[in-house]
Amino acid sequence: MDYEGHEYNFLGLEKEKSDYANSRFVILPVPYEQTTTYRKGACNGPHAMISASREVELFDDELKFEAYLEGVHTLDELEPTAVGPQKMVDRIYESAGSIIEDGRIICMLGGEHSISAGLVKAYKDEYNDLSVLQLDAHADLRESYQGNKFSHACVMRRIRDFISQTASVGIRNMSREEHELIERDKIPIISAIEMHESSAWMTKALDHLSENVYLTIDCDYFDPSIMPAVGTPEPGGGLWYPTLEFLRKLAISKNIVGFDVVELSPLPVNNVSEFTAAKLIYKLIGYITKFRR
Ligand SMILES: [Mn+2]
Repeated sequence: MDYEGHEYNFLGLEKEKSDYANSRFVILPVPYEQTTTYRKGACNGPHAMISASREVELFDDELKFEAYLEGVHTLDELEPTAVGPQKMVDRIYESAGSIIEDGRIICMLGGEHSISAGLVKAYKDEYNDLSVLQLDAHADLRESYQGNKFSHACVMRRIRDFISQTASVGIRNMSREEHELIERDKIPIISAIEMHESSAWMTKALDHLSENVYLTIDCDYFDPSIMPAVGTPEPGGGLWYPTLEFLRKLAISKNIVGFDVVELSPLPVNNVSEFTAAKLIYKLIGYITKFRR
């Protein structure tokens, strides 16, 4: 319990609806931050999202039901390591395996984006055809950044070391080297400009994915007007309703096996970002529950 009388867990659920044994969804908070480079603070993301989630209405007015009845368990924060992101990726991989074997859908809260590689690797062990959908402003396809192959700026490159099918949506920042790699390897990228021009990108993105999909959402995918609390903001990002429409289509046409929301760096003056992120996660829980085949 806390000062507001809610349990300190995602959505502030009572024990019966947040026990591991009764929960289909598992929240994994990973307050890890070492390689971010602009404004720091992503280590505070998980706590901010969990706190904000307790203000999210449990009845979904679009889906007309209460998705939390499936059970949502919140794990203790995964302790950060000082050794470096590769060690943290290994730690996530090791701790997620048994939860995935239990058939749970993990939602990891970051923390910096480098952590996604660990959870993707754990899901790949369970789903051999796994594909990865990235929502992000940045391509994150650098081979190495500031001497570190496991930097947050390299996460999709590391994921593509062992995942052949990926699609990236909302991209509006890349280096010349990343651009050349995308051209050479024909990496599926939906740019933010393409999203702006028409909604044809939604089907195009889905066509690049296999049946079982891992979804990674960098908060800077969103337009900074609705998600200002990110370390590396870029103008011209995804808006709320088109993004929900796309995620609904994703849940209808694919099997979302796990997901993460990363790179939220809370601001002292404005709590709209953490609430938006918490609501986004609850929308995904709702879509997966409603449409999973
Ligand atoms: Mn990014």
